[in-house]
Amino acid sequence: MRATTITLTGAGGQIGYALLFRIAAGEMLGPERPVRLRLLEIPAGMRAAEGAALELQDCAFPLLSDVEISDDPRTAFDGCEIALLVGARPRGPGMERAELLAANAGIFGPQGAALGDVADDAVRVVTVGNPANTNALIAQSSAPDIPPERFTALTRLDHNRAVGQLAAALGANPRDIDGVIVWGNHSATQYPDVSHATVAGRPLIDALAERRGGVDAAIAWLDAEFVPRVARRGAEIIEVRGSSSIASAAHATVEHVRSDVLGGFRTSAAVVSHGEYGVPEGLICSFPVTSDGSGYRVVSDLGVDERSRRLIDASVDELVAEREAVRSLGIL
Ligand code: NAX
Repeated sequence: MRATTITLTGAGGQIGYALLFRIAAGEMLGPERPVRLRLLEIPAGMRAAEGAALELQDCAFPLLSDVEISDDPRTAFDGCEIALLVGARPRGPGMERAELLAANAGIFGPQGAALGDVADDAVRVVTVGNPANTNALIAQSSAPDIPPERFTALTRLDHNRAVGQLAAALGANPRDIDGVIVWGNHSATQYPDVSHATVAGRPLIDALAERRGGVDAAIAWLDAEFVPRVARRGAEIIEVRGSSSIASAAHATVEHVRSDVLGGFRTSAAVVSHGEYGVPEGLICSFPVTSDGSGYRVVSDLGVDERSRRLIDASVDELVAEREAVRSLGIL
C-alpha cells in the first residue's frame, strides 16, 4: 500500500514525542498503512526533533517508510495528506490574550498559507496547539483553496476526559458510555453534555440519578462537579503532575484522526460551523460529529434543552470574542 504523508509540527516538543511513535506503530491509520513522516520545528527545536527521528529509526517500525525534518513549512508540508499542527506559542508570564492570539497567528497564518500552496489536494488539518479553535480558524482562513471542512481542532481529549469521569462516577466501563458531547471552545468555557448519553444502552441521566438519589441530585452533581472538573482537567493535571497533559493529548490526537479518516462512532471534534445549533457560521466549534471515513460531519438533529443552550452559548460567545480579537488585530 502507498505511504501516507503526515506532517507534524512541534515534533521536538512533548506531545510530538508521545505522538510520533504511535503514528509510526500504525495506531493512527491502522496496521496496513505505511506512513511517511515530515517533522516541522523551529531552529530551537530541531535537535530534539532529530533525536526523536534517531529513536524512530531504532524502533525499526515496518510501517515507517521515511522521516524528514525541516524548519521550513513549505518543505515540511509538501505533499502532506494529514497535517498535525501541534507546535504553538505558549502563554508567557503576564501575556495578554491579544498578544497570545497575535503570536500564534504569526505561526498558524503562514502554516495555513503553506498548506494551501504545497499540501496534497485531499489534505486534512488538525490543530492541537492552543488556543486550538482559533488557531485552526486562522490556518483555515489563510488557505482559501482548501475546503474549510478539512480543518478541525482537537476536543477529543475533553471528550475522553468526560467519558473517563462518567465511567468512574457510574462504576462503568468507558466502552459502555456513548453519546457524550463536548460543545464549544477547547477552554474552561467548554460544555461537556450528557443529555444524549447512554450507559450500556440506557439513558445515562437515569443511571446517574439512581446512584445519586434522584434526578435533581444528578443534575446538581453535573453542574457543580462534572462540568467544571472536565473543563479544568488540564489545570488539574498541571497541578498534580507538574507538567501539562502529554500522553492523553497524544492519544486523543491519534483517536481524532483515526475516527475522521477510518470512520467510527459519534464523538466530539471542533469543526467549521455552517450555522448548526445556532453557532455563527465560520467558527471552528466543538460539536457532536460522525465520519464515514470521508471527514467529520456535524450531527445536527439533536434536541438542546434550556440548561444546555445557556452553557453552549457561553462557550460560543468566547469563540466569537476570540474571532473578533483576531479580526481587530487585522489578522482575519
Ligand atoms: P512543547 O512546548 O513541549 O512543544 C511545542 C513544540 O512546538 C516545541 O518543540 C517548539 O519548538 C515547537 N514550535 C513552536 N513554534 C513552532 C513553529 N512555528 N513551527 C513548528 N514548531 C514550533 O508543548 P506540548 O506540550 O507539546 O504542547 C503543544 C501544544 O498543545 C500547546 O499549545 C498546548 O497548549 C497544546 N495542547 C492542546 C490540547 C488540546 O486538547 N487541544 C491538550 C494538550 C496541550 O495542552
